Amino acid sequence: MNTVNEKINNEQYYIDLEDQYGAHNYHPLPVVIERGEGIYMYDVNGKQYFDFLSAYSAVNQGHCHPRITKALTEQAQKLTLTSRAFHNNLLGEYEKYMTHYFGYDKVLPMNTGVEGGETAIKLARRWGYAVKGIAENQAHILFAEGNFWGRTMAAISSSNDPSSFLNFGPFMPGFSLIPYNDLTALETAFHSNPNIAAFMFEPIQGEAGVVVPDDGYISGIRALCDKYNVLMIADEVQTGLCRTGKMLACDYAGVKPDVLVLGKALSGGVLPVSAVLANNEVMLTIKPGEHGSTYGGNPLACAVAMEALKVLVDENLAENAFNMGEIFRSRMKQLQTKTNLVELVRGKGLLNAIVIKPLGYGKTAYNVCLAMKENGLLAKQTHGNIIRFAPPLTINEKQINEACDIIEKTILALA
Ligand code: IF1
Repeated sequence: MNTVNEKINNEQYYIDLEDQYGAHNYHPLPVVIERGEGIYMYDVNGKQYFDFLSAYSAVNQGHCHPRITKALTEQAQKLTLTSRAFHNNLLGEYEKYMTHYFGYDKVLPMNTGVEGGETAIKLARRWGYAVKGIAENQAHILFAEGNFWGRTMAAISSSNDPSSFLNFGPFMPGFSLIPYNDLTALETAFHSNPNIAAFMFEPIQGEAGVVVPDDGYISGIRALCDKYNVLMIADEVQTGLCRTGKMLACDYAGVKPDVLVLGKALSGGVLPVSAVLANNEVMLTIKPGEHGSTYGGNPLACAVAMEALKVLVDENLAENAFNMGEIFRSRMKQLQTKTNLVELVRGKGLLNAIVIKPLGYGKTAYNVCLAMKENGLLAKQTHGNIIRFAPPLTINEKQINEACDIIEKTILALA
């Protein structure tokens, strides 16, 4: 039987390996996960935690969902990758499934979310030249301040977060930013620049701290994009696939973007799968041999993604996310009446965050996360004083209340 010290050393052993041999591009919580099942993760000492991050909404269906894992292991015995030099028996089936599921003419399959964003931008520039008639190399793309869509040079070129772009210059031209949730700024930009090919935005800004725009913002974007002939690109990599209580966050506004970017939970957290959906006028501006990726649309990803999407519908995960989100936010609002530490609660469905009042003595939301970890719940702070809470969408009423008990106990103990 290990002593307590050996157990701590056990965790420390793994943490030290990462420190010694891995790049230091993250600062994880001091916990070493060994197993995931449904809404729970288990550390190397067998301790159970509520997963309230879901790998940033990649594990919406829950860890190691049996149906998705089965699809993975069965296909893995048959065929995992052909490259796009040849056809295979799954890609067309998957493309038909995806385009019918989301209501677009075509899908361009990629791997990571940021590749989805890059693909969307390339499509927008191509459409700008081929359809809108923008002069060559003059296409401009608008983003919102506070956006986050990945770590590539294009992604950081569109960022106003120094931790994303500082000292990685020079940056990609043809991008500019306007304030989020500001239709006047959007129209002013559209009106002043005829070379704008697209506006790429998140329906709710995840990394910025779960920033929910005013009702009417998304439908306002749709109307202005129509008025000024600009492509509306919705980055639903984090908000999509039932996370906010609808299949897509844009569904709350009943709006259909011209280009839809998906990722993360498209595979249920099993392997990187992303996708860009658009109609022919946009999608066919890229010709054979002009874009792609080794793994894009591989048969293993196709098998996994189709099952991951079926699970979302079969298990009514949008409806559950909506209902459990209501419970979560009401519990957090109750907590606000018991302590002034919780300044704000915001979110939709099961994409929520609380803003923590500075704790003093140099303590921040990170310390709250450390304390919640001790009490069996894993969540991660973003931007100092905001904690994002995003459990798998399979969580039930009893479990969400147990988790809220832990959050409440932890925060009241710190107050
Ligand atoms: C990390 C953040 C979240 C995204 C949206 C595209 C992408 C992301 C809206 C790119 C990725 C991930 C990246 C991940 C942490 C996580 C994250 F904290 F970095 F900002 F979710 F908010 N669009 N977000 O949120 O997708 O290329 O990563 O597959 O560790 O960098 P990706």
